[in-house]
Amino acid sequence: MTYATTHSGTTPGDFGRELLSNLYYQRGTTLESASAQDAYHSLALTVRNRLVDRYIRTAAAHYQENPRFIYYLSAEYMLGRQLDQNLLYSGTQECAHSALAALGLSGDELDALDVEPGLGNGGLGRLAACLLDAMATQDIPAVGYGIRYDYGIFQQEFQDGAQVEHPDDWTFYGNPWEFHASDDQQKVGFYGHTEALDGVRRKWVPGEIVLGEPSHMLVPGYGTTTVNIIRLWKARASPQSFNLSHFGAGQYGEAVEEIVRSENISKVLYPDDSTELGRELRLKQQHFLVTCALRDIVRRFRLCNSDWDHFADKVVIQLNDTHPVMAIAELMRMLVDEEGLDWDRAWSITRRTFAYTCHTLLPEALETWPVELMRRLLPRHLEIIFLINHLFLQEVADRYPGDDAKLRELSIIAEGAEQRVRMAHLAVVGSSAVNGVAELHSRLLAATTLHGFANLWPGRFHNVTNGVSPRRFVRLANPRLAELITERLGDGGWLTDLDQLSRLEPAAADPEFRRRWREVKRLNREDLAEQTLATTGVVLDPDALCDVMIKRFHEYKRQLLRVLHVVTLYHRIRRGEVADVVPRSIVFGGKAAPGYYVAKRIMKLANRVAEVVNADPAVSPYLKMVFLPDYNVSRAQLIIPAADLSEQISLAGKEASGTSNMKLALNGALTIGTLDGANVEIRDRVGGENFFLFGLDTAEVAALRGRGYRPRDHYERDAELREVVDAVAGWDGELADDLMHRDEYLTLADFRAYVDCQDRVARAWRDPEDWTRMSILNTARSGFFSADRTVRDYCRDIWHVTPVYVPR
Ligand code: NTF
Repeated sequence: MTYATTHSGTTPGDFGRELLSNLYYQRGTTLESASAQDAYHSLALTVRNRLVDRYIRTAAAHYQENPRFIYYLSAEYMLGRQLDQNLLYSGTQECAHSALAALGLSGDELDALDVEPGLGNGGLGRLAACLLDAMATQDIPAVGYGIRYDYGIFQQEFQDGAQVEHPDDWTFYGNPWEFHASDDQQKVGFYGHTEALDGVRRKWVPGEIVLGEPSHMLVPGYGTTTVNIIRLWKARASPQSFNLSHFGAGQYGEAVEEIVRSENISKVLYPDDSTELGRELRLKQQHFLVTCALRDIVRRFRLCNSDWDHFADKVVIQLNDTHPVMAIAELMRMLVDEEGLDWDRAWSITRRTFAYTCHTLLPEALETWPVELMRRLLPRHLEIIFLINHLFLQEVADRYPGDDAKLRELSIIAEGAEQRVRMAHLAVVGSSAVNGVAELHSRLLAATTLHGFANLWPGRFHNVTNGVSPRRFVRLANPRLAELITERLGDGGWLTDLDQLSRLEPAAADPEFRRRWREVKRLNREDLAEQTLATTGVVLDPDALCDVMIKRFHEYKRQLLRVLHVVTLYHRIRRGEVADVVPRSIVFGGKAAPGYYVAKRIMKLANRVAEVVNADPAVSPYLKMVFLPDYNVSRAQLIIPAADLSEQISLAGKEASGTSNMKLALNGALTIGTLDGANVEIRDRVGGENFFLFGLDTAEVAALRGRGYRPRDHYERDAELREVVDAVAGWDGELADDLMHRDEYLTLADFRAYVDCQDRVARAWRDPEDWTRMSILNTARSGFFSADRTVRDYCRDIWHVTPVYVPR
C-alpha cells in the first residue's frame, strides 16, 4: 500500500537494531530476558525517535519564523492510542512489522499493551484531538494545553446491567509517549487577599501555592514534517509540603496532607460537583490549567518578542467551551497587575487574543460559578471580572438606554438568591470571535442562547462545522476500506484532501466495486463479532444489519427511543409479524456521568432488554443486542468500520453537532436521524435519498411545546406504542411513568415516525445492491467532514494564520 506519508528511510534491520538498543539502554535488559512491557516500551521509543527528529526541525522552523501560534485550551482530550498512530505517521508501520517478526516478537501482543490516554469524556475531547491532528497535518503552528489527569475518564463495567465506574490508571506502567519538563514548572496561587497598588492595579497575595509540572506528547502531522505538541500539566506540591515532624511523630496521614491536597487538583477529570468541595476542586482545576498555560504561552512569546502590543499578533488562544474561560481574567491580571499595562491597553490585547467555541445549546450546560466561591478561591480574579462587567454594562447601557432587562440579560453576573459568574458571558465579552460547531447550532446560538450578544456584536459570531480525522477514523480504524479507496483513487492523497472521495461516486454504479465494498463491511462485522463474543459472550451474526449508536448517555440523545424500537421489534417477532423485519445486530456504546441518575437507568434498561432479546430463541435469529462496555476511542475504531446504520436520533435542537455521525457516514454507514446538529449538513451533502430522516424539526418542537405537549395522548392513540411502554413499565416503572407524564425530550412524539422510518431501513437493506450504492455515496460525499476542512475554516474566519513549512 502506498500512502503520501513521510517515509522514514529506515530499513527493518535499522529498526530492529534500534529497538534492541532501546531495550538495552532504556530498559536495561536484553531480548532474551525482556518482559512484554520492556518490548513494548522499546518499540514505542523506537517509533517516537523518528518523530523527535521532526519535532526538533519543527521547533527550529518556528523559532526562525516567529509565526502566529494557535494555543488550544481544553479541559479534555481523547487522543486515542498512540502506537498505531505514530507507526503510521512516522512511516515505519511496515518496517516495524518485519523487524518485530525477525526478533520473534508479536506485534499484536505489544499493540495490546498500548493504553489509550483517557483524558476526556466525549465529543468535545475527541474533537480537540482531531483538530490538533489536522493542525499538524496542515503545518499550522499550534500547541494544545490540558491537564494530565492521573485518572481521566473512568472505566465502565456492568454489574447486573448497571454501570459501575472503576478508576483508569492509564499510566500505571509508565507512558513512553510523554516527555517530562520539570524545569518549566509554574507556580499557581489560590485563596488569599488583594492589596491596593496604584490606580486599578492591585496585588494578589495568594494563601496557597501549587506547582504545575508540564509534560508533553508529540502531535505529528500526516504526510508532512511538522510535529506539534500537546502540553499537559500535573499538580505538584512544593518539596516543603512534606511534614517531617508529623511523620517523625507517627502521624503519617497528617505528614502528607498538604501534598495530597495540592496534588488532588490533577487527580480526576470533572470531579463530582454535587458537593461544595467538589465544585471548589473543579474551579481550582480550571484556574490551574489556565494559569500554567498562560505563563507558558508568555514564556514562549518572549523567546522571540518583547513588545506587548505584538502579543495578539503572535498569539491566538482558542477556548474549547467554558472550562478554560478563567484565562480571560488571568491574562488581564498578568497584564495589569504584574506587567503594569493600563486597563484599556490590556483589555484590547486580551480581547484580540481570545476566541471562544461554544459546544452546547442546553442552558443547564452553560457553566456558572457562585460569586462567593470565586471570592474565596480567586479574589483578584473576581475583582477583575466585576470591573470587566461594569465597563461592559456601560457599553450595553449606551446602546440600550434605560433598558434594565437588557442589562440583567447580558450581565456576566447573574443576580438572584445567589450571585453567579456566567462563564459563557465572560467568554463572549472577552473574545474577538465566538463560534458554534454546526450550521444549525450556530444559528440557534445566535437566535436563542446568546441572542442578546449576537445583536450587540453580530460580526463576532461565526459557524465552524466540526470535522473528524480521516487518518484516525478511516485509515487506522478501517484499513480494509482505506486500501480499497486508495486502490480505486490511485493513491492515498485523499487522506489529506478528503474532497477527493467524491471521485468514488462513479464506483457506486460498478457491481464489482460494490461487491468488494460489501466484502470489506462483512469482514469488519466479523472482527466486531469476534471482539463482542470475547468481551460480552454475545454471538452476533456477521451478516445481520449492524445498527450502531455510540455516544455519551444523555436523555436528549434519546437512547431510550432506540430501546423502545428494539422492544417494538421484539414484540413483532414474537407475534410472527416479520414482514418488515431483517436480522439486526443492535450495538450500543457509551458512558453516563457517574452522578446522572436517569441516564444510568436508561442504560440499565437497555441491558435488561438485551438480556431478554438475546435469551429468546424465537427472537435471536432476527435480533441480537449488545452493549459493549467501556466505550472509548479504541472501541470506536472497532465499531465504526462495521456499522451499516448510524443512529443520530437526538431531539431536534439539542445536539450541537455530533461527530460520531460524521465518522459513521465516512465509513459508509447510512444515517437514521433527526434534523439536528450536523445531521442537517450530512443529509444536505449525501442527499436526502441516501439518508433516513424522521421526526420533528426545531420549529415543530417549539410549536408542540407551545400547544402543550401531552405524551399520554400518543400512548393512547398508538396500540403498538402502548404495548412497548407497558413492557417498559414492567422493567422500570419510574422510566415508563416519566415517559407518560413528562417526556421532556418528546420521545413518544417521535416514536411512530422513528419506527416507520426503521421499517424503511429494513426494506432498503433487503436490496443489498442498492444499499451498497447508498453506502458508497455516503462515503464519497462526506469529504466535507474532514477536520482538515474545519481547521481551514478556523484559519480563514477566526485565527487568520497561515502554515509554516518545515523542511525535511
Ligand atoms: C459536545 N458538547 C456536543 O454535545 C456535541 O454535539 C459536539 O459534537 C461536541 O461537543 C463537539 O463539538 C459538549 O460535550 C459540552 F461539554 F459542551 F456539552
